[in-house]
Amino acid sequence: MSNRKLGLAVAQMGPVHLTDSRSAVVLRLVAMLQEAKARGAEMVVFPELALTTFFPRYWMDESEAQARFFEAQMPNPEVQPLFDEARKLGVGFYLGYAELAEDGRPYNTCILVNRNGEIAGRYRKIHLPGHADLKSDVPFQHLEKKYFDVGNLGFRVFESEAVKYGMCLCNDRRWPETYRVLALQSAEVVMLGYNTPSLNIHWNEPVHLRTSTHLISLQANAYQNGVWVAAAGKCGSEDGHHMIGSSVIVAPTGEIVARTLTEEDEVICVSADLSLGEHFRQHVFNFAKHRRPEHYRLIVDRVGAGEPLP
Ligand code: ING
Repeated sequence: MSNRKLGLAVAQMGPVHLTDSRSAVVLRLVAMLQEAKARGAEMVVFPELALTTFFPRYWMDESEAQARFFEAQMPNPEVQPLFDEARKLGVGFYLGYAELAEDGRPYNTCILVNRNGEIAGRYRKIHLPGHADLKSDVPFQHLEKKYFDVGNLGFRVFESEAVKYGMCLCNDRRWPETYRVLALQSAEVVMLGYNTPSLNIHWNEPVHLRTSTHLISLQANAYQNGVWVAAAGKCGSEDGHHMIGSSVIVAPTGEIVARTLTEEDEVICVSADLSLGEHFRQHVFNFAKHRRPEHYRLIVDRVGAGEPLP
């Protein structure tokens, strides 16, 4: 096994409030990119919807949401300083944002930008949680099904500097299918951003479970697919609405090798040994040798749970 090392960083963000401008947010991202570079990073993961507050918590017309919180071009003048700094430092990054596509369709999107400041990959969120109707008697909404279309690009793997990256977003991390489809395309690192409310508006869930289910999802899938997982949260209290932190970098062993301690802007960085994943993919999770898709048909053929097979 060659010992391939990747300087991998996660840049967690503290709150972005309704009154925070894109330019002020980008200054924060640039500062974290510089810190990550100084600590050896070659790839930096920023959160989901990193440029704005988590606006799906608010009810408004789609047209208002798109005018206030979506990007019709990427890069654009407000975000350009981040692309310029990445190119200057020779660092790649993952960035989550609300995308107005050329055809006008709205997506919850992330991009992979390479060390030359070029967009080398794009993913549009497939597992959209929440609802599209206005819920009453809840402290906030979760309107991702109202403001975003289901992603139309599938789960793809993008190569940058000889490393194979998979990308997903937030709720995608809770679904094993996400990682398996990426690992079947030989992903070595799965990057994702998230905005996870601490409070469950659907039932009275103990708040500690928000963090434990977040971590279980990342650790189990890192191990079961032999991939590194880098997860960047936007967290803390955005205009009084709290979201969990616990941004982490997880090894293919399933172990958390770096974790944030605060609910503010915070960089964590590791020298990821990519050959570690190769060991697991050669042996325990050697897909070609051990998987039996002929017995997995239900996973593709059925959407919801149904009757036992005859
Ligand atoms: N947020 C949450 C997430 O998947 C959620 C929504 C939390 C769904 C907990 C189910 C359970 O982390 C986003 N933005 O997907």
